[in-house]
Amino acid sequence: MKLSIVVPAHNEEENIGQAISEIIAEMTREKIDYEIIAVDDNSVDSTPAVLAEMSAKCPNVKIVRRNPPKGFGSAIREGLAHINGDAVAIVMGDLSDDPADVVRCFRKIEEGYDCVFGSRFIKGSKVRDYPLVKLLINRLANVFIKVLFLIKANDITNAFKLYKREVINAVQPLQSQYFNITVEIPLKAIVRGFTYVQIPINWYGRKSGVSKLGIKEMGRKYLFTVLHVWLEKILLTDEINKPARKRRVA
Ligand SMILES: Nc1nc2c(ncn2[C@@H]2O[C@H](COP(=O)(O)OP(=O)(O)O)[C@@H](O)[C@H]2O)c(=O)[nH]1
Ligand SMILES: [Mg+2]
Repeated sequence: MKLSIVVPAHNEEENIGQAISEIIAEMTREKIDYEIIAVDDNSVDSTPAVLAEMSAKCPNVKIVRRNPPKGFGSAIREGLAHINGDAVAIVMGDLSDDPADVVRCFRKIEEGYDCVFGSRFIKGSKVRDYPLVKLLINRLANVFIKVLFLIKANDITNAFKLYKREVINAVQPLQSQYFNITVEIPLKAIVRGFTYVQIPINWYGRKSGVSKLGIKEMGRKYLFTVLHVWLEKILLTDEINKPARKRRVA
């Protein structure tokens, strides 16, 4: 089974080289057939040069360079359009995700799960330097999502997740241009009936560079996406129940 790893990067020169090297080392050590798709959104620092050097050294590293307008969601969608693997992992380029977690999650995909959701908030996970305000908003948002969708997964808003390729095909067309893609993909996968498991992962606050997530501007987009998929769930449930009700009447 081949694993594609999509890594979005925008002005990430201090982190992207190390992030990709660590993934390569982990995949090599674990003898996993892999490719890395680095999606650079027109970075104006040395990110493109670092990526070009990595790709020249390691043919498993492929680069997708996007033109404006930039956007985390658009970058992920473009990365997904280029995958050749049987499964895909979405991994950040700022060293916040742990490459060992990619392996742990991939083993769950190999076991047969359609999706693997990493959670930073269950027994066994380790979180370092999570900004307090972001943490509070995260916990509230995830409780809201859990209740709305009646699910146990408690870190849906985290981008770090793995999916079988068929899940990615089934959740199309994806709409999100920004960080709201982090909720669109897993919630659509759940609504469309794919299996998932949640396992503990580690997360480390960035040491260099700046965060591109503006919670204030994103809040409304997250809410819109969550409600949009929820509506789909309600309509789908209705569709599924309709024939059964009719059958009972007949
Ligand atoms: N290609 C691309 N990557 C992005 C964009 N915004 C953020 N990223 C990358 O996505 C990852 C997570 O972004 P980050 O700013 O750290 O978000 P945060 O961890 O939620 O604060 C990093 O690797 C960023 O370089 C974008 O518009 N385009
Ligand atoms: Mg980050």
